[in-house]
Amino acid sequence: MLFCPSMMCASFNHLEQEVKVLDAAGTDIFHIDIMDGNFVPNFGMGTQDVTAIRKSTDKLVDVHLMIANPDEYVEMFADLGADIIYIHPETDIQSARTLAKIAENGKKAGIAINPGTSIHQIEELLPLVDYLMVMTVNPGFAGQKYLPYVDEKIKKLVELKEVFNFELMVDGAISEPVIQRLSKIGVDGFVLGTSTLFGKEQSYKEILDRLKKRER
Ligand code: S6P
Ligand code: MG
Repeated sequence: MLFCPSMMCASFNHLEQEVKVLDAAGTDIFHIDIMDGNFVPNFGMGTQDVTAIRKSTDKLVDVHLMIANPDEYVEMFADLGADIIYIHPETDIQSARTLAKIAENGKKAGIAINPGTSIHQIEELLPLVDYLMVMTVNPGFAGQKYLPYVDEKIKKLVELKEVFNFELMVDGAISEPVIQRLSKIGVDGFVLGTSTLFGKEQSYKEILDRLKKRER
């Protein structure tokens, strides 16, 4: 299982220290939410944050681009050192070309899909992706409620991942019971925000150790 702290939920007063503690605690992939106030009604992290996080860890770093026209920014985020670049196909009518561009830049290509986006809308992209991230909240904010109607889509994608060979990830209100339930059916990776990891009494290490122990 892949555990991916959502860095917009970390403390910005000491970002470097947060990264180091999360790294030592067993983070698999640092998840960076980039928002443009256009595709989603919020502003998220930016290029400086990617640079700061990249400098502080050797673990994988992803950027979740919740921005219009993501194709225009692939090189920028590749140069900043992101290992995985997620685009939203809902905002990119040339998604196949953009995914190819991510691969040409030597990075892993991902799509993130909104709760209201169906498998049929993205099916042809499946051979082109290394990671598929299912949004289990409408993107834009941390601290929302899990949308249970997305479960059906997740179940179908578990079957498709064996055919197309991608990592199946989930993002949005991922609590410990949700991790237990979805890991059993075959989901590979979990974005951890306020529901599981941040603002808790236990340390990041205690929480990640517990989640990883359940894995076995
Ligand atoms: C939301 C964003 C997510 C959140 C994450 C927060 O649009 O893409 O990555 O940061 O879901 O987790 P939680 O547990 O607070 O919902
Ligand atoms: Mg995200």
